[in-house]
Amino acid sequence: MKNPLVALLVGILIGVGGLYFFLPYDPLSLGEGPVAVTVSPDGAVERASAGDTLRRVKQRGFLQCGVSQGLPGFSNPDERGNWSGIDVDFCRAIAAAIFGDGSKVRFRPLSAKDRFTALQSGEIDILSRNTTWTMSRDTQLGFDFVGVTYYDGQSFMVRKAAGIETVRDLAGGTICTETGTTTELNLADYFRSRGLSYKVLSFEKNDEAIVAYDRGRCDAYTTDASGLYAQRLKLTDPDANMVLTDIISKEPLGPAVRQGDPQWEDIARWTLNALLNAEELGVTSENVDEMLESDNPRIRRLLGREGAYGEAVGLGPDWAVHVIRAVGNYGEMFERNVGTETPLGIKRGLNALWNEGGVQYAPPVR
Ligand SMILES: N[C@@H](CCC(=O)N[C@@H](CS)C(=O)NCC(=O)O)C(=O)O
Repeated sequence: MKNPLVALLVGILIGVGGLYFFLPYDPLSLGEGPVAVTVSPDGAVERASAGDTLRRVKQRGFLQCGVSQGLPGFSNPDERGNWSGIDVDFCRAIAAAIFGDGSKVRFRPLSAKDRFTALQSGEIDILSRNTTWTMSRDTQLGFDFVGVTYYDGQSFMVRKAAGIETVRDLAGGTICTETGTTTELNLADYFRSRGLSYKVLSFEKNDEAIVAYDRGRCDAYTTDASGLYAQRLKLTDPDANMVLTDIISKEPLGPAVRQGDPQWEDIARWTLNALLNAEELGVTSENVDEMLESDNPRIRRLLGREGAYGEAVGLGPDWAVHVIRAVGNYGEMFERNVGTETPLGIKRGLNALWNEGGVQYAPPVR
């Protein structure tokens, strides 16, 4: 190599090649990683490889939604196999956003223990099953949580006749719960940090846990407060039992999707935001068709009369109209399934909108 410039170039090539060989990843491959996004001057976004969940769901013709095995108000089948509840409605809302038809969804009942593998393996497209958003679930299991459908906290159900008023009164007692939940660690944290003793009876099936409590095998049954109101309905004498007012944890319950498909994540996140924004703007299942003529710009954007918000995530312009027609707004969904007029009788509390004393707050469609 007589020419020093050629020698230098060859040296650089060998160096870069060697470096490339030893890198722990392939920098030239996009794989499941970053998504190429093109934004045109009018603001419409085109994704070159946004993952294929939406495409697969459309091809299949229905959404696969992972729910609980039966929790009234959240996801519960009737004797004819028709599912209802907030978590069920959330999946119907996504089906409506995609297909314009909230019935294009199949529900897969999952135990607390099995729910995460079902999402990881692709058996379901979304997990909508009173699942607490925690850091480890979000960062170590390969999921993304898309928001909070229900702000909850863990509490305890006891027999009224037992004279138990606070969690501390349960010291030395036996407590029934379910495996594979956040419940067990909260329980351990609470009792151990206070030097209180307790015994725990954990079951894989929620019905086994509630039957054990009903038969007096434990002094208390513990889970999310919402779950306690739901499970109480299954007891031989619901009125002989009460839920303590003590709340020992934060349980933000929300839907989760697999990490790596930002378009799908956006569809799920913005379906929830649309439900909340609809309530804030007074758009309901009953007035949504009149609201199409509204001149309020926020309503016009939500309902696809201005802008191209649905198109940006691979949906039609009237995606939110279909969502609201199918399940109503968030408030309607809440009241119909778990509200004060239902057997669960839950007040909005933390789940009221931010401007009505709660913490439900959705970013705007704009
Ligand atoms: N939010 C908690 C608890 C969720 C949970 O699985 N709770 C039980 C007790 S209420 C349940 O939903 N059981 C219904 C079922 O297993 O189908 C978590 O994500 O770990």
